[in-house]
Amino acid sequence: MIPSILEAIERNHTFLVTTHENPDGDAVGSSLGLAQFLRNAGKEVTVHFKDPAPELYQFLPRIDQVLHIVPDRPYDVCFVLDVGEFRRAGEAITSCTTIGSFINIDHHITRDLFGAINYIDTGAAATGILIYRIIKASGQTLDRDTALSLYTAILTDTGSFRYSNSNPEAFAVAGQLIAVGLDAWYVTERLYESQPAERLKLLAEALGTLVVSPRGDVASVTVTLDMYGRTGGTTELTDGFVNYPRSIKGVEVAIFFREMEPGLFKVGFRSKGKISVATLAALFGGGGHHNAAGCNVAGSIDEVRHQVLHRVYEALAV
Ligand SMILES: [Mn+2]
Repeated sequence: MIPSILEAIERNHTFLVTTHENPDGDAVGSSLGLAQFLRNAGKEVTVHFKDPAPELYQFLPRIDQVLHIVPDRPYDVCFVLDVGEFRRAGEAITSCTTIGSFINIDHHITRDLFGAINYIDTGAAATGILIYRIIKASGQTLDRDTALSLYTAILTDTGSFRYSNSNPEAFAVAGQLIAVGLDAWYVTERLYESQPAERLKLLAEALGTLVVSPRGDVASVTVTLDMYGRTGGTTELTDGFVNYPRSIKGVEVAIFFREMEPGLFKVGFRSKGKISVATLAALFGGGGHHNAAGCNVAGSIDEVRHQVLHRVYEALAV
């Protein structure tokens, strides 16, 4: 697959690079890393994110040049990274008629092979790893900006090398990226030691809602709309809250209920491995990985909790 991607890069001149809605560290880092590689190869590149990247990633090089609308002009090739399903790239991309062809690069379990080329490897810890493989195969030397973006992609998608996807390749590639001259502490400080105080105030409220099941294997926290007003926090700051219920000893499934609008909740699941939360989320029209997934559920908080917990207990009982 990599040779055909390199050939497509060689043969074409104008590129659009895009990723999924609400981009995470892997989405942002792999997009910026690939764009930098294309630019270094003398190509014309536009990076597009449907939604703005979280404040957290604003230190990444050239993130200020990312567009949130798809320019009305032709592109030879559009790279779509880390999406899982094409529709997560947003309608402006999926319905765009001025794009020559799509190249799909992903590490999610997916059957949506929408690209002219589909480079899917579920064994890769991050999409950033797949971009690294492409750059490596091209023979181009990695520059510091590319390394910084790819390192951020890998660090965030592996939970700082704590998740089970932290395979030998993830460590090896990270080592190669650090060897380019990155300062690991600089990245750590930007990602993990720069929290706004509002996030901790919001977290305090969320932890106040902690519920653990009688058997101790399911734990959840909730953020409701009124909490934002009280703390000055925003939705974006709730990123990672689900890790707190998950960190409890004996918990197999952690759930984060986040009210998006009155009567509509985003439900985030984390599993420690025993059951697939992707399957659980799919019951509500959502999706994801074995260990991390999500869906939207309508109803009051009590209704939503009841419906979701019922399914989780059912899954754990098997
Ligand atoms: Mn990813």
